[in-house]
Amino acid sequence: MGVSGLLEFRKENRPCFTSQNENNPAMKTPRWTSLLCSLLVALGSLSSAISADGDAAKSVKNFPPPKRATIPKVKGELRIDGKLDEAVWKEAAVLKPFSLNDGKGPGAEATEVRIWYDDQALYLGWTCVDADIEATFTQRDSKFWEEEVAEFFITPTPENLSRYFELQWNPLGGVFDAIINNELDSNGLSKGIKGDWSFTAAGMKSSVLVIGTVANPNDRDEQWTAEVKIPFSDLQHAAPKPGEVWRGNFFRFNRGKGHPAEQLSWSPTLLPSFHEPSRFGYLEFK
Ligand SMILES: [Ca+2]
Ligand SMILES: [Ca+2]
Ligand SMILES: [Ca+2]
Repeated sequence: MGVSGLLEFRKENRPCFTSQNENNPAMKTPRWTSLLCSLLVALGSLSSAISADGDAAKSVKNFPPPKRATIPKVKGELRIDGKLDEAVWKEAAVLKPFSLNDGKGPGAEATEVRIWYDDQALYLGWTCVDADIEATFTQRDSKFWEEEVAEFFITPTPENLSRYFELQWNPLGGVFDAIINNELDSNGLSKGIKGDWSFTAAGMKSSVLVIGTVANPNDRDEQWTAEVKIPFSDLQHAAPKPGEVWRGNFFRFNRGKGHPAEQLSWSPTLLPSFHEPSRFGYLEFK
């Protein structure tokens, strides 16, 4: 699949464990995970997360509501250098904790994202605690989710959850940007997505700071931070007015020695995929 190609994958092809690697047969799923998936499927609907669509729809109605956050409007100096040491970051909303996306508990290592906005842009400051930072991809629109990545799904038009932006940053400064069209059923559950990777968030700026050594499992790393500016023009929308509510979610893939590969989220979808916009959080602009 070329960088600017159109990505398409369907729900029925989704493996139990991976959320976004459907189009990647080379993705190595741990053997124990495959066995576990097979066992769960064999035993029937033990988990709503992997049950048939009808059961999932029923379960979704009983899910806890998605998370909510209030995003402050802040004015101040900012240098996009990966260091979250400017005064504006102290005024940001802090979104944490991140949990396993299937709802089965906390992640092995902490994740938080700070968020604020001004008249021009939305700003994110990610802090990913990480004792083993594994990344090699650097090219734009790489499949960063096969390694380590922080991901933001956002739509300024919550009345239409079938179209949203997917933005990603990895520990080596790699960036992914795409527009996702998600076919939703009458319960709001995803039937399949198409991603237009040719989209470029032309005004987006980001910088990453690693405390540790990337792709060296023989030492102990500390964390990586990503400082991001996303102009509203890249989201093809005017700056929000106070009180406006958008929908979005924050995800992280965390791999490394000492723990299984983890899919983490701020507002867990409690379903196999991150691409369940009805489970995105509510982002209210103050
Ligand atoms: Ca900075
Ligand atoms: Ca792109
Ligand atoms: Ca890691």
